[in-house]
Amino acid sequence: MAKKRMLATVLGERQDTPPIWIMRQAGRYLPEYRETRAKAGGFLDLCYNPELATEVTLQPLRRFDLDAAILFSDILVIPDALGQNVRFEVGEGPILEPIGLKGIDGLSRERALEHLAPVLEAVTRIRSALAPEKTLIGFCGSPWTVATYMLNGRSSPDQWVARRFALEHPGAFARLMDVLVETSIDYLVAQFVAGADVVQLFESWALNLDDAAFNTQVIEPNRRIIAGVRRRIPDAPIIGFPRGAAGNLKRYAERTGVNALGLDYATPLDFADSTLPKDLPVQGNLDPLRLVVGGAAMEKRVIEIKEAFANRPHIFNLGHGIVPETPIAHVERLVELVKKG
Ligand code: 1CP
Repeated sequence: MAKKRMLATVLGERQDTPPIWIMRQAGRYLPEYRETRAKAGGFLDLCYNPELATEVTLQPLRRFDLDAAILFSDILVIPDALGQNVRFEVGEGPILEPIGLKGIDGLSRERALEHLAPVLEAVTRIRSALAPEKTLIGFCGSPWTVATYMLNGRSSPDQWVARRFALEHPGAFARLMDVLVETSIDYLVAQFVAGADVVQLFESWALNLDDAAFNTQVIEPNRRIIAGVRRRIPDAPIIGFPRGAAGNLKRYAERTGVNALGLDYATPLDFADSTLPKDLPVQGNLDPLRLVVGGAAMEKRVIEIKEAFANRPHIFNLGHGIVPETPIAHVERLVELVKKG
């Protein structure tokens, strides 16, 4: 059977040229995505429509020689499945009814997986449509990151509401983390059973935390999810992406049990390579803005990133999501450059 280069790299095998996928690779920079999205109605309707979610997941692989597909969904389907209403407004991002102390105790795990059944159906459809050498990545948001949206009701630049809540109401906060940890374990196990090869934990708001808070709010919940998934799927391959972890990166890598570590673009290449265990696979970390601008601004940096991680397993990716302004020709050029020996 054809080798899955991306999966093999997550499992610790260095490749001659790094496999590549692009964070948020299905999205608004693609005209075919915009067209399918318009057909679906709202954004969540697209996430819960197995046929259309499969279609948009596969779109970027038809255009570019990527090594992996990532399930089209969102990290906020978990609060939605737990009974907290989630909406997406065009140009505004996600909007939730902020959850308070009472709301936390009203969350219900009972029907969460049932609610997520269309997403799991999409995983199965994608896997059967995908070439055998392509890796299928499933995902969920890490509990702290999901909690920042649940507590604040929308994106916030400094996660002030959630950080304050965690300090002021440690008991209620711990109960919220417990619900998110347990739901995420069930959801990720179900994604593996449905056909995912690898899963990624998106901890997009791992920044702005002191190291004590980082331990309890980021490391512990991620560690518990990974241990919980592996109790049911031994050796399940898992990537962690703690965006903004900075000086906490090494302890995240060592204590959570991740197979591979996603690096944001602000992580210095020499710092990452000298700090992290020598055999730890890393993923990243081109600034998405360099992909928008292209030319020398992109090309020189792509080579620097490849060279920095040439001696360890490395998956090429952006250091955060691709943005709608990105020219498609620049993505084509990026894939070509990464694949060149
Ligand atoms: O191909 C893919 O990668 C698409 C699948 C995907 C993933 C992995 C989407 C679709 N969302 C996500 C993860 C996600 N969602 C994260 C973690 C990654 C990251 O840090 O970017 C986060 C924080 C969210 C929450 C979210 N959903 C935001 C961010 C708001 C903020 O605080 O900055 C937004 C704008 C969304 C909507 C969304 N999700 C996905 C897409 C393509 C979109 C845009 C919606 C549209 O079509 O207009």
